[in-house]
Amino acid sequence: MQTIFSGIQPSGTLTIGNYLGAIQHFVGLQEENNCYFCIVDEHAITVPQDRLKLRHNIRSLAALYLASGINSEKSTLFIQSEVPAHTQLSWMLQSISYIGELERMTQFKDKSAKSAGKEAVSSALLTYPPLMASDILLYKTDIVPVGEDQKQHLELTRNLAERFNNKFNDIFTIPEVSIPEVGARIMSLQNPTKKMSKSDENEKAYISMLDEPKKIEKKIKSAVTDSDGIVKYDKENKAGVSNLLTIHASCSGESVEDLEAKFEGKGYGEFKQATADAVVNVLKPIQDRYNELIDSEILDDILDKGADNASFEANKMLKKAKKAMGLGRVKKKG
Ligand code: ATP
Ligand code: LTN
Repeated sequence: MQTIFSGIQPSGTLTIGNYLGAIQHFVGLQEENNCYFCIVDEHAITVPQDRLKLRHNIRSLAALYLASGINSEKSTLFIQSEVPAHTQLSWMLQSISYIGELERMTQFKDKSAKSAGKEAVSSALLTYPPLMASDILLYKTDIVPVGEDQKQHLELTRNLAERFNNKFNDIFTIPEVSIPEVGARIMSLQNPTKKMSKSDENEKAYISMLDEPKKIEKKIKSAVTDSDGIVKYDKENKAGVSNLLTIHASCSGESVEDLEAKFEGKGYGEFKQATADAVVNVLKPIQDRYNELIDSEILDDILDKGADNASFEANKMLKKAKKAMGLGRVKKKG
C-alpha cells in the first residue's frame, strides 16, 4: 500500500480541468492506497481573496471532492489551515529554500506578472512551494497525482526533501509525481494556448463543475476554434479543436482517434453539441450529490475527522523534523 497526497486550492469553483486533470484520478487511487486529499486554503491566500467567498469556496470544494467520489471511509479529506503542522514545517523548509530557485517557478512568474509590479505581489506567493512541499512531506507521501502544471513544484519538493535529508537527518520520503496521460492539461476555451484556470477573470474561458447544462452548452459553442471545419487533433495548428477533443474523449471514454472518425465530414456545430452532452453527462450526477452535501452536517463531521487524523500523522513527522534541525529543547531529567 502506498501513500498518496494531493491538494486543490479553494480559489474559485472547480473547473472541468481540475476534474479531468486531478480529482477523477484521485477516485480510482483510493481503493488500493492510503490517501490524503487536502483543501489548501493557505495556498489560496497567496493572492488576494474575499473572505466570504473564500469561506464558501472551502466548503464547496469539500463537497465537490465527495460528490466526485472521494470516500471518507477510505481517504482522509481535510482543510490545510486546520492542521497547523503544515505552516510550521513550511517555515523550516523555507530556511533551506533559495530565493533564486523560488523565483524560477513558472506559477510564481505567471501569477506575479498578472499583478501590478513587485509591490503588489505577496511574499507568500514566492514561498508557496515550501508550503506545498511540507503538505507532501508530512505524510511520508510516495505519490502525488497532479496536472502537468505542478511538475516543477514537485521537482522542487524532491530537491528540498533531499537537501533536508542530507543536511540533517534522513527522515523524508522522496515523492514521485503522477501525471495522467489524457486530460493533464485542459486549455482555456477562449485562449487554447493557456491552461484552463478557475481564477480566470473571463468566465467564458472555463467550465465550472457547477455550471448548469445550458451554460455548459453555451460556453462550448462559443469556444475558440479555427475556420477549416475539420475535427482533427493537431495541438500546434488546431489548439482549440484539440482541446475540445481531449475534453470530449476524457468525458465519454472514447479515444481521440474514434472521435476524429465519428465526426469526419461533420461540422464544428455537431461536434461541439456532442462535446457539451458528454460534459453534462459527467457533471450532472456530481452536481446532484453536491446539492445534497453542501449544507449537511455530514460534511462537517467528515472534515473534523479528517483534520484529527491528518494532525495525528503530521505531528509525528513535525516532531522528527524539529529534532533533526535542533529546534526547541531536550528536557533535563532528574
Ligand atoms: P488557480 O487558477 O486558482 O491557480 P487552478 O485551476 O490552476 O487554480 P489548482 O487548485 O491550482 O487549480 O489545481 C488543482 C489540481 O488541478 C492540480 O493537480 C492541477 O494540476 C490540476 N489542474 C488545474 N488546472 C488544470 C487544467 N487546466 N488541466 C488539467 N489539470 C489541471
Ligand atoms: N500547488 C497546487 C496545489 C497544492 C498541491 C499540494 C498539490 C498545494 N499543495 C500538495 C499536490 C500536493 C496547485 O496549484 N495545483
